[in-house]
Amino acid sequence: MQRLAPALRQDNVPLDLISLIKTILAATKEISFRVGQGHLSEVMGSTLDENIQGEVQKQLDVVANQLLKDILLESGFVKAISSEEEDTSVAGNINGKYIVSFDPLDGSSNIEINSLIGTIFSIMEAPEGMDASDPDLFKQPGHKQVCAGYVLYGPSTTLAMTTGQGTHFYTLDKTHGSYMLTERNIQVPKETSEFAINMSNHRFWQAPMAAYIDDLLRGKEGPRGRNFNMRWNGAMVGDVHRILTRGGFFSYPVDNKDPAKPAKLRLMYEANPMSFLIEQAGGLSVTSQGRIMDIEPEDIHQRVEVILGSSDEVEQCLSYYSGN
Ligand code: AHM
Ligand code: MG
Repeated sequence: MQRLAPALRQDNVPLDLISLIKTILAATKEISFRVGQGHLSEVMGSTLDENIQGEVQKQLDVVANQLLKDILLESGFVKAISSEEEDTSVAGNINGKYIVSFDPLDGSSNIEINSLIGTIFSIMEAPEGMDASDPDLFKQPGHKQVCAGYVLYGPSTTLAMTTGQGTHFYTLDKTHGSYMLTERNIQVPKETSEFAINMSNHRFWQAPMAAYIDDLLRGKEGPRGRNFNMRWNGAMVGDVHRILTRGGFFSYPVDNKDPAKPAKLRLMYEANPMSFLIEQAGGLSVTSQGRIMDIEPEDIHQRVEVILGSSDEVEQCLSYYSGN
């Protein structure tokens, strides 16, 4: 089994990008430790107390954000960061080559029930000639990402990552504190009979999504001629990990539940990095209007419709929108 850094060097990933990735992963090892401690980390403190001075009582998502933010801004590699937990982007080193967006703890409603949560990150090169405090640094389409990944804090701590040369899985060896390459070139099967969507929003969906899901539910007797199973983790990291592992269909479609918030998932922190991982594994990741990674962002906290997974099923779903 290969360690992460030699595996990346073998793929000719630039050394400064490898250093940045290792910096992000150092924070995820601390987050993984704290997640594993559960309530102990609040009640009893831990050996990591001095790293987050006095913040042991804070919510895990706030702690995760602080860990990532501090380590990235101190590293010198990044010109700016943007986080789901920050109001706006935060300036780093004016000469930093990269910008990093992250969701420090995705699936935060799962924290208190001891279920799947994860950290999602996305790296792009910083455009030249712009101020480090300018949030417009981040207004680049997802296809400009040079690296994307997530760390899933499950029964084992698993990293899924791409630098544009396939999507690979790494597992955190907690005895040595190293991420080890455990599966290269993940492939999402084209076909699937499993879907993931929050069914409780059915009545708020647009007609094409409702019609597509209704046909899946009709199973063998319906137009699809086979039965479909459903899974919903309430954490995109968990659902995308299942899809990378055995295929599947995932959507958080637009809905009219709250007119001020027609879509739920964030382009920068969730949709773009997951799209890069899924596409690099042979899957599709789109809105009903087109490829997610081609969206020109208007705002760093922009929300977007997401339809991703096994390519045949994503295409099936889109055919309900185009009427073909
Ligand atoms: P979060 O970043 O605040 O945790 O919200 C994003 C999460 C996704 O991980 C998940 O797919 C979705 O929200 C779950 O939504 P719902 O609460 O509708 O099940
Ligand atoms: Mg999230």
